[in-house]
Amino acid sequence: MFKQIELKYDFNALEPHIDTLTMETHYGKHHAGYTNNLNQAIDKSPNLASKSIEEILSDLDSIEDPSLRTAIRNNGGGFYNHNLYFAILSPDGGGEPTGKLADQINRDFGSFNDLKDKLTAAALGQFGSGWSWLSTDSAGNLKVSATPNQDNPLMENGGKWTPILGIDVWEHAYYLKYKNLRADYVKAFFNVVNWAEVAARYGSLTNK
Ligand code: MN3
Repeated sequence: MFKQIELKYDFNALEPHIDTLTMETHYGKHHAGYTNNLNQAIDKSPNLASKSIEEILSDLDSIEDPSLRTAIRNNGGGFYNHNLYFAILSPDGGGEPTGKLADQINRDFGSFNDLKDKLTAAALGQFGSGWSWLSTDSAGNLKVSATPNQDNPLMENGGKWTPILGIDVWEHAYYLKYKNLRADYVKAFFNVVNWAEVAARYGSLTNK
């Protein structure tokens, strides 16, 4: 049975960047809903129950029933994506990464500001609901991309790329506070990114 991560901060802790009601609704309704729906879908497919969510999302084509495959793509994606999103936020966030992640950002994008510009462009360029991602492969290369709906980079290339940071650009992530101003939300998001957590994920996936 898949479980939502426990938040290490209160719903109001990310104010004023991400508001309390959005956090309550996002974690308590949206993320909880994806998680419940994923578990119901897994109940119908016992051979998936022993697999990790990463293994499942990296190999969706192996699920033969099209409606079950769609249910697991949407809800398994929603479960995984939000576990990442909430884990890399912190009231003590912001600033810039350091160490090997910072070195690789400079190599792959030029500078941290160039990375931020790319992530922002991907977030603002995603038409409708979706995500902007920073992902790594096992060699430690980084890339920025965007996906629609609850898709994520694990679903492409058989899991070659694993996201280490995701910006949720579904309207439910920002509309209560920012209304139509997605750009203002994305700007504020960077004030609450826990780069130490992003770097720890990078390290564990790449041995860097
Ligand atoms: Mn969301």
